[in-house]
Amino acid sequence: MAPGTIDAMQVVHAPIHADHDPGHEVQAGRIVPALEIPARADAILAALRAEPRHRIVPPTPFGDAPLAAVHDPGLLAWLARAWEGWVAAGHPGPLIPDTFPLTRYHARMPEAERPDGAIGAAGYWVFDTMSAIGAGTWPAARAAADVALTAAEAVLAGAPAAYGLCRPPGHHAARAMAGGYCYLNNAAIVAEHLVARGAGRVGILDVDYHHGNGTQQIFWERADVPYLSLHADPHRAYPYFSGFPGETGGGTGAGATRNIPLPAGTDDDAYLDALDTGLDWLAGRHDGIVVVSLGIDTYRADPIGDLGLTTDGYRRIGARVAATGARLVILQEGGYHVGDLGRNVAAWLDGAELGAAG
Ligand code: Q9C
Ligand code: ZN
Repeated sequence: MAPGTIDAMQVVHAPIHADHDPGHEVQAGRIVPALEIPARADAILAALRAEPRHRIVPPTPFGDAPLAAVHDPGLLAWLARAWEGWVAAGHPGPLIPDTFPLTRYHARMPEAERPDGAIGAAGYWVFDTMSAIGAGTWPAARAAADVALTAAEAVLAGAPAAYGLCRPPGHHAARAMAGGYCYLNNAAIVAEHLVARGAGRVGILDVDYHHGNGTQQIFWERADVPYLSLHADPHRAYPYFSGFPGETGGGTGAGATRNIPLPAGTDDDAYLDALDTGLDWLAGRHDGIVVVSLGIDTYRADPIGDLGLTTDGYRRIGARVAATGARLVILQEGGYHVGDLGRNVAAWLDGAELGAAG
């Protein structure tokens, strides 16, 4: 085996993801079938199973401490009981809020009591209408965090890379709010865990189509967890309110956030150019481990994206990231073209193997 070759990449997967299946979401005033569905993870698993060098393992339970290190205790307590409260209040469908406390709601007034009714509490803790909660959402979200942490432990133990098949995804979940199909921020939980385990400065590379507003917020003031994101320009793309180049971190984290917005139609070559710019920035800001928020909604045929990446592009991107020499904790985020999702993730991981070898 060549030095640096990724041999038998560990793939962490928890079948309980399938219990998170609220069925539909509300997008721009319409009720539409949910896009973030169990078939996504099934497709990825099938594609990775077809390559015998991937070793598929279940997650280890890490308990509440790594979640509490990143998230507000109020959010965690609400998530654990939200479905129960929704059903008890007599709502027949999935939990989807309709009323939200914008920052201006209480301007010049004291903030009101925290809502305790089912709908009010939902709007308090979830920031959009697309991140429905059903009976199995909390167990699946917890398992996804354990999946991510288990992949991180493999890298701490010396693996050059490991992949966590997280579902639901995580990068839109902030310290005190869920949203964007995300309930717990898997990448943030992992980065904080790695810092606590003595990994030094841990980089985060977010290549999902959407800006990772939650991850950015959680590490905004942290120089030891630099955050780099390439994403569709928020002038046209969700989450609309963050991901602009002027957002560069604050306080002790000033300069440790970097956003690279991309135009519609960005193809493989243009994407790789932007990635090189970003990776040059990230180099030297971490001590050897990078957490990758791997979204595949940058795919040219993605139903909610408008970038132009191809399967071969993912191979090249994986190779480029691995060629930096960083050890990689690769965590699944978005990607909604279920038919090609498995081969695109497999191509990224194949590329990472090649990049580490060469
Ligand atoms: N008209 C992740 O990829 N809906 N979350 C966008 C498009 C929400 C995406 C609406 C997208 C959330 C992890
Ligand atoms: Zn996304």
